[in-house]
Amino acid sequence: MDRETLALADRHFRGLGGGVPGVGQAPGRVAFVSEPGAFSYADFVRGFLLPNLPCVFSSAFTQGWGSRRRWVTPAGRPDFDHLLRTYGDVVVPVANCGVQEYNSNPKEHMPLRDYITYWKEYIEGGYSSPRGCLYLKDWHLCRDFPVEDVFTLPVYFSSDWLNEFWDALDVDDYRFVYAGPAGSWSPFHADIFRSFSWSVNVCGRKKWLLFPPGQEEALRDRHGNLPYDVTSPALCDTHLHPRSQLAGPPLEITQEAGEMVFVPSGWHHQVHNLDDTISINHNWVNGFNLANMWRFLQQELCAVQEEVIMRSCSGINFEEFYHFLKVIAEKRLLVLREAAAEDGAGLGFEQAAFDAGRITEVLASLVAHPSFQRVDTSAFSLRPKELLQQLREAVDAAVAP
Ligand SMILES: O=C(O)CCC(=O)C(=O)O
Ligand SMILES: [Fe+2]
Repeated sequence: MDRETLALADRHFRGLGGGVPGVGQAPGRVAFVSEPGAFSYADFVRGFLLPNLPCVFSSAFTQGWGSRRRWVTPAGRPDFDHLLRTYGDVVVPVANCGVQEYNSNPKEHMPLRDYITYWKEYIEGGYSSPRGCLYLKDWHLCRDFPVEDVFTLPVYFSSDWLNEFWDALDVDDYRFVYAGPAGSWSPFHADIFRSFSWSVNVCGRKKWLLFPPGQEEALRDRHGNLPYDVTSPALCDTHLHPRSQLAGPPLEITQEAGEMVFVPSGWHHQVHNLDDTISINHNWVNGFNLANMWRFLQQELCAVQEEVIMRSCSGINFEEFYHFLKVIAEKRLLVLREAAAEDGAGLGFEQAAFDAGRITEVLASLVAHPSFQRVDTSAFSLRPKELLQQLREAVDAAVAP
C-alpha cells in the first residue's frame, strides 16, 4: 500500500465511522478487469475494497497457475486421471445438492477416488444418478498438501488476516477447493464472518447471483427466514415472501474458466456450476472488512444470547476474536516499531499502519462491550487495554509527519 492509498483509506473509514461501505448502492453490472499489467493493488483498493463492490478478473491473472496446467485436459475438462493419481486417497467433504438441511446441504466424507468414480458415472448417466447430485465442497487442499504448486496468491488478496492467523497457530485455514458436475450448486448465503471471498475457476464455468448487503432483508419469508434458493418460484408468492417485490434483481456473473471473482463483504450470493467445474475459493478478512466481522459477531451474540452457544454457532466467541486481533496486531506493531519495509503480507509499512488503525478502532469497541468486560483477562499474555494503548501510540507515530 502506498501513502496516497493509506490516506484515502483512512479518510474513508473516518468519514464512515467504520460503517458498512456500499450498503444499498450497487451498479447495474459487475466490472471486468482485463489487464494484469494495468491494474495495481491501489486500483483494487479504490475501485473495489473501499466501496465493497464485486468484480471479475480475466483469465490472464491466473495464466501461470499449476492447477490450471495440471488439473485440466487439453479440452478444458477436469483431468480425472491426474487428480486420481495425485490426490486419490485424500478424504474430502461432499455435499448432496438435492437435500435441503436448513439453508444448506448435508455433507458426508469420502476418498476423492470414490467421488471421482461417482462423478464419471453421473456424466455417463446423462448428468443424473440415483445418488443425487453430489458436490465436493470446502476441501482444504492447502492444509493437506502445503507445498503443492496449485496457485499463486494474487497481490490484491494478499492482506488475508484469517489465514495469517490460522497459519500462525498452525491449526486450520480458509482455503478451499470446490469440484462438481454441471448442475451442482451452492445455496443462498453470505460468507463466514462476513469475510470477502475470491474464487477462480480452474476449469468450467459458474453462474453467480449476487445481492448487495441489506437486499437479503426483502427476500425473507413471512417467518423471517432467508431463502434457500433465490431462483425458486416461491419467491414470487407474495403471501410467502411479502417483501420480495422490493428486492432488486441480483447482479449476475457468468464466470469463465480461469477467471477470478471477487465477492465483497456481506453480499449474499448463490452459485451454480454451468459445466463440470473445479474452483479454488478463499475466504479472507482484513482491515477493510474487519468492522463488518465485528458487527456480525455482535449480532450473533444478540441472536444466541450466550457466548458458549455463540462459539458452537459461529465457530468463534469474543475471547477468540480478541486473540485473533492480538496475533495480527502484534505482527503489525513489530513492523511499525522497526519501521521494517515488509509486513507478513509483504504490503509494507503503510499497510501495517492502516491495519493497526483498523484494529485500534474495533479493539476499542470490543474492550467497551459489556460481554467482553465479563471475560477474565488477568491471565492474558497482553491485557486488551495495554494492547489498545500500544496500538494507539504506534498509529500516532506512524501518521506523524
Ligand atoms: O462455488 C461455489 O459453489 C460457492 C462459492 C462461494 O460461495 C464463495 O466463494 O463464496
Ligand atoms: Fe460464498
